Amino acid sequence: MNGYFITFEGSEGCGKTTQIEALAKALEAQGKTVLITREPGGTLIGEKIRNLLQDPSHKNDISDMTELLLFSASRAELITSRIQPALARGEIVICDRFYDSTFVYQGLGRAIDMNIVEQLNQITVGTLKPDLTILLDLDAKIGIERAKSRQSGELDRIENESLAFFEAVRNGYLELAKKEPERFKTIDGLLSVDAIKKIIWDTVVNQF
Ligand code: Z5A
Repeated sequence: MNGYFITFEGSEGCGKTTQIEALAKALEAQGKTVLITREPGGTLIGEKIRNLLQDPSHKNDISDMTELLLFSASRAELITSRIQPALARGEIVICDRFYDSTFVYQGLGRAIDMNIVEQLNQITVGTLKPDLTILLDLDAKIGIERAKSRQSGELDRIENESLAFFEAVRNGYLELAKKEPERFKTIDGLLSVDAIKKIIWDTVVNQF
């Protein structure tokens, strides 16, 4: 594989979508071929799984283990059908969330045994690893407010979790970033859209 794989992580409302679109545009302006995708989702099957996972009417119907397996199933499909082929063609792949989300949301948020999360990750992802992970770090309360204002007050199944859940998620991300400083670039999500854009661009252009 000779493409380049970038993932964006952070808790809800941290600004991933905004920054992914801007980065892809800037890369394309330089003549690069970019695949933007997301998790859960990004494929026909993955988008169906996404709808199931986010549907607020399933609030009490999905066990923690089922949730973990559904996120993993969506990922398996995305890697095989889109990410690996794009990387093999030498493209830049930008993915809105990847396995770090599973470690913090299911491993820490849902308190599923980390050994199980890791084993499943090995099965699903194999040796594939992001070349760069942009972590947009944001206070959990502010992130939820942003998500609420964006969706006219409607929160999906996971967004309905408690503030403590999202604080665990945020801290989990910061721990992951500390463990792998060569892969993670952590950026303060409170900065302006343009300031974040510039930091991301400066980070990414240095990679090629
Ligand atoms: N999940 C999981 O549990 N396990 C897994 O393995 C995976 C995922 C892969 C997917 O949601 C859900 O699945 C997520 C984790 C879980 N659940 N939650 N909760 P998603 O990724 O589709 O959605 P999200 O994480 O909730 O992100 P989002 O709400 O789409 O937000 P975003 O993309 O990070 O931010 P945005 O849409 O760019 O910005 C949000 C708003 O803030 C918008 O009005 C912007 O204009 C504004 N914004 C953006 N940047 C700024 C700055 N810098 N300042 C001020 N305002 C800003």
